[in-house]
Amino acid sequence: MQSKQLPKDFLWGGAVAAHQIEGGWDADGKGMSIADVMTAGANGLARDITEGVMADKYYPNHEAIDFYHRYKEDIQLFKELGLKAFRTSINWTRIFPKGDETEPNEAGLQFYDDLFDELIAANIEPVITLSHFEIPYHLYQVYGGFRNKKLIDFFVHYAETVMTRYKDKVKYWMTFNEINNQADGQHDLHVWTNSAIRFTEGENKEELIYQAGLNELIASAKVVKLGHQINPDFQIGCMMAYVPIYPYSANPDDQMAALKTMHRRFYYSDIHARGAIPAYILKEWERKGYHIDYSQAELTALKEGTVDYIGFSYYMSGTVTTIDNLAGHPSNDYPNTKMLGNPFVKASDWGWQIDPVGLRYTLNLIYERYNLPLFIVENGFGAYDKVEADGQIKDDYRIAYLKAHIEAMKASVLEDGVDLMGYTPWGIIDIVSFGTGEMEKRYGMIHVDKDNQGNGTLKRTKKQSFDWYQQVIATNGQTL
Ligand code: P53
Repeated sequence: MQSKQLPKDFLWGGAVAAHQIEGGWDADGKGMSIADVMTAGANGLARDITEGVMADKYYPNHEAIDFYHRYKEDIQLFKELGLKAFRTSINWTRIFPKGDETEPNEAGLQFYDDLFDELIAANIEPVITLSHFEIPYHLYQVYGGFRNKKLIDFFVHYAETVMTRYKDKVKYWMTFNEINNQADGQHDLHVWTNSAIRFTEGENKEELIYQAGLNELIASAKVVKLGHQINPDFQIGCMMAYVPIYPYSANPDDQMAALKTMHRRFYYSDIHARGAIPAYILKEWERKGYHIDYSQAELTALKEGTVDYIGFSYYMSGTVTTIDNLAGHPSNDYPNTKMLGNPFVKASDWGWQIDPVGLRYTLNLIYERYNLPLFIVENGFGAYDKVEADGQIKDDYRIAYLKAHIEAMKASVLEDGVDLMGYTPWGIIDIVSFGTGEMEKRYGMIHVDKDNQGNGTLKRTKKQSFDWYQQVIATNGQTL
């Protein structure tokens, strides 16, 4: 008989990242991370990356929502919500403040011991990202970030330290968050947060990002292998941003342009999952005369460290065309490719196209491609919320977004047969936006009283979506 229900052990959860939630940026021996030098931008305005922390600038991640000091109360709310899993990251600089030390900072290790104990006591499974835009700033300053192969060893040493320490507390791991965000090498912020790289004058950005990405993929593979030695029960995944790119029209060139644009993103998960550099990339490097440095031993490492599952974020889809008289942003994937809006879908206030069918499409596409378990570790709706005079927050637009996406996800499992481990919507509690540094681009089901300038009491309030999601979890997705 065909099952009409999601698996009983489906991991309903919520997701965040350490730098967007913790604050305590220099507490208890923590070092400066790449997120600590990112100023606040705004809707449509990029964040600045400063050389060190400057006295006259506002850095929203320094305090964030002060989870570092309030995690016990917050976990009580997660428990009330019924979360079965909570995805966060370990803030690398709490463990190795500079990144190149041999000995870890015990106070940092103790913090995550306490945090994981608290989650486990609340029956919540920790799902841990090792690197979510929190590379030690020192590794940029002294080594130039992941352009330098020394970072492979620093990352492996850090991962080995925390995987050993938490081997009985954490089962689900991911290596590099949204490693493919930097794919085209054109967005300075993404290159910074993925790789701790700032370009120098005259550098070939694309070539450099291929090198840095490959260095990270090698580091990831080594950690997957090592993690399985530390505890064979570990489930270690990658973490990809999947933004499916559709052909704008039925023009065969648009189909090809969409495929080539997807290749650039798939490059990362193809290596994570298959353990080899795909032919389409080797050909591209050859065609463009790129010299990407890798050894035979590193190729072996890639092969020996393929992931157990594919973790990914899904927020939106995109569209490309090659049709001459249509205006869009130029892209370098296929001759004359442009990215442009999709007339069939609406967008959020930040221009992110809302496309629940795209989630079902992506789940099918990825499952067919890798035949590995999938885990949706981010999905959600960044929106402006209004606190009513009586204190209520009626975020029915967020419920509508999540409901449509959960329906699409259920269809992929129940009708298409996708093997899906869980669903952890993004920013379960309001946090600092990664892209803009805003507090008021909110994703949460729990509101945090703080504005874009950093004012507010930090008080937590349940939104309408809190009660809704509580029912969703309690009924294993039956009541939406
Ligand atoms: P914010 C682009 C496309 C998909 C996911 O983003 C992305 C991005 C980056 O802008 O990032 C992820 O906060 C990332 C999170 C981030 C979240 O999406 O810009 O893993 O750290 O907060 C949402 O709205």
